[in-house]
Amino acid sequence: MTKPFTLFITPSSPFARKCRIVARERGLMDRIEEIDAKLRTPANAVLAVSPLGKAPTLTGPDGLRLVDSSIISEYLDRLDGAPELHPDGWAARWRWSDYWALAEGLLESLAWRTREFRRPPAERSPSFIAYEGERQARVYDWLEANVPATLPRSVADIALAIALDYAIYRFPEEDWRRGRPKLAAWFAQESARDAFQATLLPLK
Ligand SMILES: N[C@@H](CCC(=O)N[C@@H](CS)C(=O)NCC(=O)O)C(=O)O
Repeated sequence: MTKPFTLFITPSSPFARKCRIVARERGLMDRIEEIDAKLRTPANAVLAVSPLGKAPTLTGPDGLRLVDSSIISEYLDRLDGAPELHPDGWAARWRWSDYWALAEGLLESLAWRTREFRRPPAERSPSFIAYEGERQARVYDWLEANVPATLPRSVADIALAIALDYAIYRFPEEDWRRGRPKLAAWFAQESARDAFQATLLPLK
């Protein structure tokens, strides 16, 4: 039977992983087909539906086409009614959203730094790589001092756990867990969840 939604992903995309975890946690996988989009190749399947050609991209009934992981995550969370991972309520919303934005900023920084290493060695910018590395270290330190245990669980926790896992995946020699026991303990708990384990990044 054809599923009504298609989620274009790559198995190693942390942005796509956010949507994949939300979809699993909300029990939507019987309605979503995940397709490995083969990004950055002429066969990139996303190009047929979006000029950005990025993953994740979601298509669905009535011409639905969404091209950003945060928008797709919220769409999926609200698909069947009240959201569970985007808790409503004025005060709570801004507290977890701020923390969510921090997680997204970390993820972006990790993605930019990773892309720099895809360039031929002579075209890489050591100062750019160092600048992003310093930003990442500052965020880890801030999180160690402000572990998010007091907030209601939300998409912010998912985004942060994905970013921290992606950091270990791309920069294992810099393991952020060293000297940050509170953040490491929080990560161990969040990353043990079923949907996180069902979307582990592929072996390199
Ligand atoms: N802000 C976007 C970022 C998406 C993004 O950059 N995805 C990467 C994969 S991790 C991508 O599509 N790269 C392919 C390209 O840049 O051509 C989101 O949250 O969805």
